[in-house]
Parts: sequence; C-alpha cells; structure tokens
Amino acid sequence: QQTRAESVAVLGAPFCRGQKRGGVEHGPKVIRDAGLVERLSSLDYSVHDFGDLNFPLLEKDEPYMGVKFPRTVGAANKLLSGAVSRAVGAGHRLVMLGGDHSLAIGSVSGHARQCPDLCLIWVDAHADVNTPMCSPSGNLHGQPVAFMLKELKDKVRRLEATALQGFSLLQDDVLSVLQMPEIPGFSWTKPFLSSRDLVYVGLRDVDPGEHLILKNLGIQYFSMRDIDRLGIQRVMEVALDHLLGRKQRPIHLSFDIDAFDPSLAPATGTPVNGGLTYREGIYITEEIHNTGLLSAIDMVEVNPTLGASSEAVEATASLAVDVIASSLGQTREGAHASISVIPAVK
Ligand code: HAR
Ligand code: MN
Ligand code: MN
Ligand code: MN
Repeated sequence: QQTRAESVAVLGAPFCRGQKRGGVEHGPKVIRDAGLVERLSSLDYSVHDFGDLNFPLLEKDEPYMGVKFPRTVGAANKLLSGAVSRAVGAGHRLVMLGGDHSLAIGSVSGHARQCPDLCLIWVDAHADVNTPMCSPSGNLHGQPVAFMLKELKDKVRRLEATALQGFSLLQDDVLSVLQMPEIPGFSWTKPFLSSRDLVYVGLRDVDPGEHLILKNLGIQYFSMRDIDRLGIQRVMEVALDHLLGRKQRPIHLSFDIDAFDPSLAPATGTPVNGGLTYREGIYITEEIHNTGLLSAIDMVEVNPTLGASSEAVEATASLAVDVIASSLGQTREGAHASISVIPAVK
C-alpha cells in the first residue's frame, strides 16, 4: 500500500509529578490501547512508535517557592525536550502522549529547538500560565506556559511600556506576579516564545494571576464564553489569522483533554463543567490540519484511574485518539482512499 510522504513519531511520556493525582502516568498506555497507531496507519502515515520515555526518579526533591517536585519535573522535561528535538529533527511529525501538562515545557521547547519560529495553540480549560508567585496550588501542570514566555523574564522594561490601568494591584505586586524566578531543575531551558505566538482555546477556569498575565501581555485567548458568542468557526478563523496571517510557520498543538466537557472526557484530574462539545473539538483540529502546518501535538491529562468505570476511561482515551487522528487529517466528509484499497471492477 502506498503511504503518505509524511511519517509520525509517537512518544509516550508516563509522568505525573506536575500535579498531585496518581494515574495520569498511565495515559500513554490507554491511548495506545484505544488504537492510536492503527488509526494513524490507516491515514497512510508511516508510524514510528518510540515507546515510553524512562524518567529519572529523584529521591529528594523539596518544594521551592511553593513549587512541588521542581527537580523531578525539570529532569523529566529535559529528557523529553531532547527526545522531541531529535524526532522533529529526523523529519517526523510528533505526537507526545502524556502524562500531565507540565510535559509541555519539554515538548514545546524541544520542538522550538528545531523550529524556532513555531507558534503554539493551547486547547485547555485552564491557561496553565501561573508563575510560582501566583500559582494557587504549586503544581507545575498549572505553570508550563510561564516557563516558555520571554515577556515574563524581561519584565521591568517591557512592563513600563505597558498600560497598567484597570488593575487594582499595586505596581510592585504586579511586577512580582509577572516575574518568572529561577527554579531548580530548569537551568537547561530558557524562555523561547513571544506572547503574540500563542493562542488559547477553551478557557473557563483562569486564576487571578493568570488573568493579569493574559491581559497584561495581550495574549490572544478564546474562552468558552467567546465560543458561545462567536461560534467555533469564527474563533478558529481569528485564531489562525492571528498566528499565521503575517507568516506561515510550524504549529505546535498542546491539547489538554480537560478542554472537553467532563461528560465526554471524565477520566481527567481537573474537570471543569461547560467544556467543548465533540463537534467543537473536532472542528478545531480539522481547521488546524487544513493549514498544512501542524508539526507536533501534545495529548495530555488523560488519567485512567479517575474514570468511574472502564467505559468512562475508554471513552476518554478514544476521544484522545479522535483528536489526534483529526489533527493529522482524518476527515468527517470522507477522502479519496489510496488507489490500492479501491476494489477492482469485477
Ligand atoms: N490553575 C490551577 C493551578 O494552577 C489548576 C490547573 C490545573 N490543571 C490542568 N492544567 N489540568 O490544565 O493549579
Ligand atoms: Mn500507577
Ligand atoms: Mn493543561
Ligand atoms: Mn486543563
């Protein structure tokens, strides 16, 4: 059978230390068991499953500035970043299976090493842009974007040029929230993304410090309320124009399964009511596929120990597979099969 020119690398990242609930490290297994590799093969990709990464276990890892397991999360992401960079450098489209969303630090940074002009689409109920200063939980899965953004490092100069009116916080408090400190375990990475190169879709649980960062840096985001008002078609049109209007460049899609409504994706650690419908989720990924620019996908926060039943777990995992397949070109309107699978006229 003829295959597409493209190949897809699948990389499992069984990791849970970016949050407090066990089980999310089994995400890669249930997503594979839901038929991921077969589905991508049937889309005519050559699929290279690189298996699961083996993350180092650190015996002692005390919290730092309230941040939990900083060295463990840092070391895991360093390993992941190298693996992603090698896979993308070898010419594969990358699918990273988490694991919790702290893994995006490694995944996006590894991708950016090969594609420095990439843009990032973050589909999530949460903004995951807390700094250690404003994180309400200390969990690193709520902070990955803060490790990426350049603007949170070169704070003062930029901030002075930015209008602060409308915020009731004192300037000093604003400054400390917007400032990303050095965290042990992360000396291997530097911020690499500009706030204009990021778009959020699906937000509905944003912390006060995160809201301050989104507004102050002028980050483009579409909350569930925006989807209600504009419709998903308009949201994706504006989102993709924002990222690609001036320049075509590689896309990194970081997809947190909790973006979906909990009725569709129950097996996840921090479900929030009022999420994406199945059709909204698939429309998002179809539009991303149609750009022809998708280069890497994270699929994170599938936690098989949190489903109320095996059906609930399977539904969540199968939804994850649908999202990945749709991102990589599975259509709802059909497509021409490769010529060899069309039955010959009898
Ligand atoms: N914003 C909260 C925090 O920082 C909760 C973040 C939770 N979760 C995720 N990431 N699943 O999207 O702790
Ligand atoms: Mn376990
Ligand atoms: Mn997330
Ligand atoms: Mn989330």
